[in-house]
Amino acid sequence: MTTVTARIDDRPDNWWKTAVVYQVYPRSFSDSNGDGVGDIPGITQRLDYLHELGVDVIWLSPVYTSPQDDNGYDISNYQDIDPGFGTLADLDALISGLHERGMALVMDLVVNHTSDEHPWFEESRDPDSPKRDWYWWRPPRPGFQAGTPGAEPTNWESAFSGSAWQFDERSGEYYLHLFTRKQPDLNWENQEVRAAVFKMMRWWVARGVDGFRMDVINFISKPPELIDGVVPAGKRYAPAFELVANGPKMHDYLNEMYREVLVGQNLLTVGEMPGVSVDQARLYTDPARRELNMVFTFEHVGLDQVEGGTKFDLAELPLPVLKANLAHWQTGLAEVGWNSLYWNNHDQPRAVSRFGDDSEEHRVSSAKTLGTVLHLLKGTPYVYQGEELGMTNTYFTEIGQYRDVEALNYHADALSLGLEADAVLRSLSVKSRDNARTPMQWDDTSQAGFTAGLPWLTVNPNYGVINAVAAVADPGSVFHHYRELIALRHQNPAVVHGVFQLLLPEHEQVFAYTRTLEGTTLLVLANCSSSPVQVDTAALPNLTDALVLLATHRGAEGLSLAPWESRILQLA
Ligand code: TEU
Repeated sequence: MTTVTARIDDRPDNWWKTAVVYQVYPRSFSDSNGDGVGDIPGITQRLDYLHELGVDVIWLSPVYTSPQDDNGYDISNYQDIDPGFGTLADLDALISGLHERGMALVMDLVVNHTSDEHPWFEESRDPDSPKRDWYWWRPPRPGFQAGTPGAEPTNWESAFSGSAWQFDERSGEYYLHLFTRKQPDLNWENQEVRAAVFKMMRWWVARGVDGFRMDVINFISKPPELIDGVVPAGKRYAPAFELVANGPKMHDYLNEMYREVLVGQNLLTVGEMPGVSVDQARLYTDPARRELNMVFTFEHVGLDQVEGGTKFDLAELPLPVLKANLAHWQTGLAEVGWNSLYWNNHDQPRAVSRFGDDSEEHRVSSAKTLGTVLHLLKGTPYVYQGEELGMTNTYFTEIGQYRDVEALNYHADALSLGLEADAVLRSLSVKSRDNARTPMQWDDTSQAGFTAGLPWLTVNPNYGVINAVAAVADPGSVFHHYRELIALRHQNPAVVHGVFQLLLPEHEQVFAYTRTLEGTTLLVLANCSSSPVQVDTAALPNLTDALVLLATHRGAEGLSLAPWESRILQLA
């Protein structure tokens, strides 16, 4: 099986189906100049580590010029690098460093919105500007005094609390922002906006970039009428995501992007799509439709929250419910389209804390087993920085420890709605995005080797035990288990193309499934619980002469599985 080769035009079609992607959150990955914030030269210095892990692609969260209101997801210049991260020359060096190692770079494309400090928006604020229609400007609601409560054009809620509309004194109108007020939504109905975005994308492709991760790309087509939504009991505004996701012109816009930028370039494209269903994903990822290679679903990372609640309303997640959802996406995209596979990213809490068991006793086994059950599914796996070390949530206890605008706004909003302060802090400690954004833990020296200065966000105190130097030195580490999982994908066609079949769907502890390709059947057997389990062999394929390809526990005998023990077997 081939991995990515240095040059795009040397790569086979669909190279991204055998690839494993590693997400780098630049602020927290590696700081080369001691200012406490990660940077691009710091990433380049760590390429040998990533090459040893075996990943093929780096997805780099935004490094463009930005006021950093949402840690770079608010861009004020798409074609330059924020000085906090380095320069365009630094990025060129990173691209060369990756290509020399046969690896690829996927940039984060954030084009549902810009920063309010982007020149496009600054021009658009002038009602007479030719760029006025590049954003969503609307007059106050009829009958209301501009700038007063209720005068917002619709009752939509921003994902980061409050109204999704900001009043602009200068022009007496409101502009739409589905995220912070410093992230105004672009108007993709305007052909000039689309042309400007496609021109920028072509500029990056010419620079050697190998693909794009597209931020909330299924929000770019707004509904024809901007009308009120339903405000849930006890809330002030209507959640906007379901009102804007997967709008009427989505496929037109993606087809146009394909024609204008992607055709013939053999790039990796993945669309981040809150609210996307399997049926919609089949349309977005059907190669015949010339749109995207794959999408990020949010269904499995929404299962442990209260129905109709926010991500911070905690609910238990029985294993059969999680297995059923993952199986739903495996079978839904089995014939047409392609899955992306992930447990966490910079917006989600750490996998081993959320889906595993981050106790001292079970952290390593559960992190390995989570890797096994995800990486043996059909699709392209995404490893989030530190996941390969079994890095855990950091469980902040005071609001002053948080830096994420989402957490800070949620905290203020929740308290203003009368929620109990301790309960709010407990929810944040488990589900906040800052859990994933604490600095990468490189070694057991000061600040985990992340920076020689003061880190922008506190380093998780467990870095003395959980760090890359210790993991690479330990053959039994999560790191080496991930390295072997990635190698298995590169070597075994059944991992890439095998048909998925869920076994024991109702089992509360065991996640078991097969992957079959021509004469080869792989069986994944995983105890996804912190208690031992005896597996009923009657419900499994014949295991006689089965070959153990990879196991979390040595001397795996019989069919009892230790807590968080998993095995990958090749059946005879
Ligand atoms: O995320 C979109 C998104 O849906 C998540 O932000 C999620 O809804 C949010 O964390 C609330 O739970 C993308 C980026 O990944 C995220 O970092 C940005 O904050 C957001 O878009 C705006 O660009």
